[in-house]
Amino acid sequence: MRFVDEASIIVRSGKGGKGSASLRRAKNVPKGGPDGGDGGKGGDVVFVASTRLLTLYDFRVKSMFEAENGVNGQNQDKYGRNGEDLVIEVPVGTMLLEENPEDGEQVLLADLSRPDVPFVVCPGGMGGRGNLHFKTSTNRAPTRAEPGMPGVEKRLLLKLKVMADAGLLGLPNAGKSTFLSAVSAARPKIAAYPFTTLVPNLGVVENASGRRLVIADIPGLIEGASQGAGLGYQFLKHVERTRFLVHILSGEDADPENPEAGYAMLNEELRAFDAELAAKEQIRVINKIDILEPARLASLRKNAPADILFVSALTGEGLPALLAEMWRRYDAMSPPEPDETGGTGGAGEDEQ
Ligand SMILES: Nc1nc2c(ncn2[C@@H]2O[C@H](COP(=O)(O)OP(=O)(O)OP(=O)(O)O)[C@@H](O)[C@H]2O)c(=O)[nH]1
Ligand SMILES: [Mg+2]
Repeated sequence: MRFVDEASIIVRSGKGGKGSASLRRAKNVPKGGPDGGDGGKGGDVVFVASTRLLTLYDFRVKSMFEAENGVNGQNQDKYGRNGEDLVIEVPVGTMLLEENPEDGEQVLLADLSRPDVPFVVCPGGMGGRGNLHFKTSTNRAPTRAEPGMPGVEKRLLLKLKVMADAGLLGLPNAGKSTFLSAVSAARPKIAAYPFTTLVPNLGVVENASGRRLVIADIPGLIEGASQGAGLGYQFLKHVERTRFLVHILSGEDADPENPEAGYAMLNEELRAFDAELAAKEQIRVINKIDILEPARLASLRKNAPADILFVSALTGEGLPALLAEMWRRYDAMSPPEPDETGGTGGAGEDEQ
């Protein structure tokens, strides 16, 4: 399936049903009273984030979404049925923005960062009241009934920013996808050439007590990524909403005399892209220790600061220690603070 992280759609809630102005007719009641029921309420348009979805691809295929109208009220005091709500599922991390048709300004309506919490974006129109409600002492046979209220139409921009606990960062071929597939059930494509990963992948690690740590694997980044080189720019935003980063450097690319220097280039790219992203905590990892010359490995170990972890994503060596460190960070941090859901914010934050 294609990864799509932006889509433009139109949603419309249902209009309310008309109230009925019916007057009772029965053989033995020559002048019956009002018996017109109320119209039903139109269906709401509701968004809900689901962990089962990973892309906004479906919204490229279909772009118009309408909830059901309320049914008109009828005679014999029959109320019209309410229209069904239209529930639209989107991936967790989808932001709903409304575009002002006049100046094109985008206003953030909601950030669906938590699964299964419904957000009503367009309430359905209220149904009209039937003439039952308008009976008075002086008017016993009112012919007045209300029309239903119209539905609400909105032109929405959906923007997906992947949400995860840990984001994997590294040059192409560093072994990010290999790591993800070693520790989770995710099966991203792995190959010995750069830019194997073309879209973000999510993997979930579950610990013994059932807690879940979500890891986002993104395409490899190269120098100039923050300016659009390689696939970087498009995907850097997908590590913005992680609690911490795991920065993976292949032992083949690391300088045995100064292993730390190997992290500087991508950290510079992060800074150029977004200062907040650069300030995120990182777990620094040297990968592929299984294929390094013993002398090279010894020198790397000797010259690396103590916080750098040595692993082989291929053989699994060092991965338990890395996972333990990831859980430690996870526990130390409060849950990620999603951007506040509300009517402000969002505007002008388009960085595509
Ligand atoms: N020997 C060895 N090879 C590894 C290890 N980790 C990854 N590889 C190999 O390195 C190559 C690249 O691995 P990937 O996991 O696809 O690398 P990536 O970082 O996801 O690369 P991109 O998606 O292109 O950014 C593959 O041939 C892997 O088999 C490791 O620990 N040891
Ligand atoms: Mg990859």
